[in-house]
Amino acid sequence: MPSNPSTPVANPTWYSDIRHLFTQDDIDHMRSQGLDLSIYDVVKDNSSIIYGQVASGSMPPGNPWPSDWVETFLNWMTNDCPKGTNAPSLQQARLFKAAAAPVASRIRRDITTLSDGELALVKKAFEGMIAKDPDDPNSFFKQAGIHWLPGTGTPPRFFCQHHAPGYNPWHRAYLVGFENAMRSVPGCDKVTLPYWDITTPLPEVLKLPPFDQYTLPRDIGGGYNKGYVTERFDDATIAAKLVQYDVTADIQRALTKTDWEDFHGYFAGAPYNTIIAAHDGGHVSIGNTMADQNVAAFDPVFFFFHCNWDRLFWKWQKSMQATDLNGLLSTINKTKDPLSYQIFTLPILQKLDPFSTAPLNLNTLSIINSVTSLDVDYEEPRTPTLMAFQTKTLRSSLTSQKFEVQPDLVNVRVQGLNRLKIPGSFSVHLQKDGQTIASKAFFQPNEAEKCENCVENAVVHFDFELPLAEVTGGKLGVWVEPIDKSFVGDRFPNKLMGNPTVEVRLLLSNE
Ligand SMILES: [Cu+2]
Repeated sequence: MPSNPSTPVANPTWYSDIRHLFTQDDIDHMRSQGLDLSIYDVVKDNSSIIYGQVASGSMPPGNPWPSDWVETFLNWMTNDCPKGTNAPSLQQARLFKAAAAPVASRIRRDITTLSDGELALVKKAFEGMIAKDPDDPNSFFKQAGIHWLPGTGTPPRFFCQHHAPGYNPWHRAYLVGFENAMRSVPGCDKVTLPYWDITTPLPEVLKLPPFDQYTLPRDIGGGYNKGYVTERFDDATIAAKLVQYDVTADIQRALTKTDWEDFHGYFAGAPYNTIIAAHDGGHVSIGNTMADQNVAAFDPVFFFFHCNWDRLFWKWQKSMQATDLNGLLSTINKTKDPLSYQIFTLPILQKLDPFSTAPLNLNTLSIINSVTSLDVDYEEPRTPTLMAFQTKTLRSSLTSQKFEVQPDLVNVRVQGLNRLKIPGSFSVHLQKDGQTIASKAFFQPNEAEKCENCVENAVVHFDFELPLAEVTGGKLGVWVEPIDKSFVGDRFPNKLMGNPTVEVRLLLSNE
């Protein structure tokens, strides 16, 4: 708390000021009484009560707010509780005594910046894991098998989370386990997993052994038998598909989002053109093995690819000061997306199986701070991802903001598509007068109806942000193309997947 009263903030926002007014003690104390002060909706809905308490000096007990804080809070209420962006304000700078950033020992780097010696070590670790007995928990076979086929335990269970709030936490834990397995190889105890920045071409080194392919040492089910060799598309196809699915734009859009569900995307009605859309587009672009959730993790590129998604998750967390529990919760829209709140606050849902038991013992809380809990940090890529995109939103969560219609851009949402009917991953092409104008991909197992996680989120939607001129003056339609064409050919009948509809919305801006 500042010793000298200073000027209140005239136009405070949740992200830049208000959430920083509550201390850990305040939050712990009130959370135990059912009022979570790290949550925007809660503070907004209870703002009059909170104001009464802080203005009278009775809260926080024995440590009342200085008058400028109280006035800042009142200004916020008067302005209708704006959520704002994460641009730091003077108040925030004053409130935050920036602690020296802790240093991690596992620094994961852009694979194209590794020296020959460093690359040789990564190679040695992969070769060592591949050579291990398939029953060894540190073998490449066992580690890759955690993601889907053949599953973990007897009878096999499938834990991986996609298109759900646990997606980022689960994959972060998975990478820690994988990196530990790399370190189990003699001579590799200091190795870290590098990443492939997917906005740049597939690095040459990943096209060479032992990263180019992997041969299954035994049957894993789903028609994938001993001797199956993983496959990818050629370079030109991968590059073209990454453009087709707009992967770079989806990443850039995700990094500008202030709310947890918007960054991840898709879940709780959030737009399907941010991180999970980029991830799905990436899998389908790399093909063939990577496009099939049943076996994707057996292609060694999977781990360099996923290391990059984890880097982006951490990068976003840092930009939002969402690197501890309260910071992360302050970005979650609890009313709209209660499950995201619950996975961090309800002990039964904090589990990240199979990583919540020994040796990892990780859960959603212990993965939040990559540096302090996991000893993992990332070095920026050689060419840093540009944050050139403007924040544009059509979400209704910011009802208290003043919006302006963006006449040049529209969001086209394809919705009501039942993915359980579609065998495996698929593409959705938006068409105007029969011509494809934009595409998105969806990554899922071959028998989605057998996956609990998929069944819970059966009906999916896709978002295409496009210039108005591109969608007007013609008839819009949707073409769903399964990746595996052996069932119904290259066009999945609309009738069979619940007759998805197309909705065009104007984009709003709060700038
Ligand atoms: Cu993935």
